[in-house]
Amino acid sequence: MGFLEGKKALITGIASDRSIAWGAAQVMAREGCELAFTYQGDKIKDRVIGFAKQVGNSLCMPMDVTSDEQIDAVFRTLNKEWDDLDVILHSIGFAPRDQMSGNYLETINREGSHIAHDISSYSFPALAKAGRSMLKANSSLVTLSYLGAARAIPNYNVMGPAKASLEANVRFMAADLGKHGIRVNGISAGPIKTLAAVGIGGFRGMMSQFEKVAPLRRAVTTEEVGNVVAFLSSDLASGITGEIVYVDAGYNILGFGIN
Ligand code: 0WD
Repeated sequence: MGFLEGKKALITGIASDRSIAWGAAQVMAREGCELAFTYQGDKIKDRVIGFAKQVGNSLCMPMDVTSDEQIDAVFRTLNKEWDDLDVILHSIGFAPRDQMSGNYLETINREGSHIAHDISSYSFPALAKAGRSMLKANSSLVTLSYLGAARAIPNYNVMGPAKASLEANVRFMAADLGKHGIRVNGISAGPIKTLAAVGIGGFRGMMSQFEKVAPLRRAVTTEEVGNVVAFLSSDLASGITGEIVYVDAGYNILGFGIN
């Protein structure tokens, strides 16, 4: 019997078969979790429905997190199917392409900053607010972050402050929801070649440097990140809340990388 048997999860942020959320969905399905998916827009609707079929024909709903109406509609639809909800996986991040390469101060602007924070950070508590009435004791909320929240990383630019804000949201949400037995955690993943990642300037070079110096001397896979999403979503992690767990082959412990 899988360690997520009997649990029901809402999975956001699948854009392709390389998406971290798809890695997580496959592990969670393997461990017995029932899944529902959201997709950002009509362009990826059919693709996500195809993925859903592979893991048991799960419910698929449109949701662009810039729209409160679409967020509310997801939970209205979900509530018709399920009485309650055990897991929300938030695997969504975005900044306009022009924000993701070049010098920090030359690149950052008000509009880019607003969009990055809205989509990459505020959307996490927004999902928790809208889904709150379906969450119960032992429910778990999980989001995806990156080292740029804690360290200055070339080209990551405004996504750094946005991820720092997301990680602060993890702590504030955990402090708020803990009294109801609801846990909130984040995973800081090492670089993985996904659609979101290739939009970051110099990603290829960063990746090869990472593989040379990370303590494990390799990148991580979406399955490895998915395993930790599944663990944090499960009762095995019942004592963990408000944490950022690094799944990065150890990279974040380094003060100075030498190969
Ligand atoms: O190296 C990496 N790939 C890392 C990613 C390292 C550490 C963290 N992460 C984070 C990302 O910042 C993001 O929060 O993991 C999360 C998932 O990203 P991913 O799996 O790497 O990337 P991808 O497969 O592109 O999925 C992210 C998706 C979007 O993809 P695109 O490429 O189409 O922008 O987030 C979704 C969208 O499907 N998304 C939205 N969903 C709803 N409403 C929105 C939106 N407004 N904007 C983006």
